[in-house]
Amino acid sequence: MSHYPEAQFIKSANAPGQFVADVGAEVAFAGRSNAGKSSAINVIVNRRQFARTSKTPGRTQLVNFFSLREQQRLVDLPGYGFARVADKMRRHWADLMADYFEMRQSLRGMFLIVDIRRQLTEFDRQMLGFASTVGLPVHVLLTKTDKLKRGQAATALLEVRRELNDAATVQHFSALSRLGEDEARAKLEEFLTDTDEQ
Ligand SMILES: Nc1nc2c(ncn2[C@@H]2O[C@H](COP(=O)(O)OP(=O)(O)O)[C@@H](O)[C@H]2O)c(=O)[nH]1
Ligand SMILES: [Mg+2]
Repeated sequence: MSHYPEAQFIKSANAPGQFVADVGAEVAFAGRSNAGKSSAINVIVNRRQFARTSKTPGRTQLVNFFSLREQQRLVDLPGYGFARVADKMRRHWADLMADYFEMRQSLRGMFLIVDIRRQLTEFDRQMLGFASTVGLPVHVLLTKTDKLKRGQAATALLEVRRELNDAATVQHFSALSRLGEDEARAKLEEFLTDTDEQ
């Protein structure tokens, strides 16, 4: 059963004018392309193919708004993964992200999806920068934990935690084994229902 039975896709936006009305509460999901963001969203919402896994042509560079419940949204932010992404596209992405983080009054937190085997990348540091600029809490899912041995996974978590210090909370996650799904959902709920700010 879905934990969000009313969850549905609302719309995609390529410019601030296309963002959905800035009311209620929303949590943004970010991740370098191929990190496992769509898979993580599907597990947390508990619906197969909710945020399509892998490339959905056209949608990957857009801000995708989903409704979880009345006045509560999940926002799937665009990612990129390769150094050869054209400068023009990267600038458009950075402008769109800066606009999004600066203007969204309803934004309550960010989930940053990181492949545990890669640790934090330049992309992740940029996202952490956007969040820190506006004082947004961040929760990191170290996903694909199933790909590492237990000891390696524990070490990777400690390293990321040390690097982030107080900038974010961190947990192990696996879309394959569903490791960490309850912890992730609890953090999502905490962000969505947080009222003591803005
Ligand atoms: N083993 C393993 N593979 C995963 C996991 N999460 C995602 N993947 C795989 O990684 C690839 C990219 O996942 P996707 O969710 O599309 O990444 P996105 O580009 O960040 O949305 C796909 O082949 C997924 O099946 C995980 O937790 N464990
Ligand atoms: Mg995806």
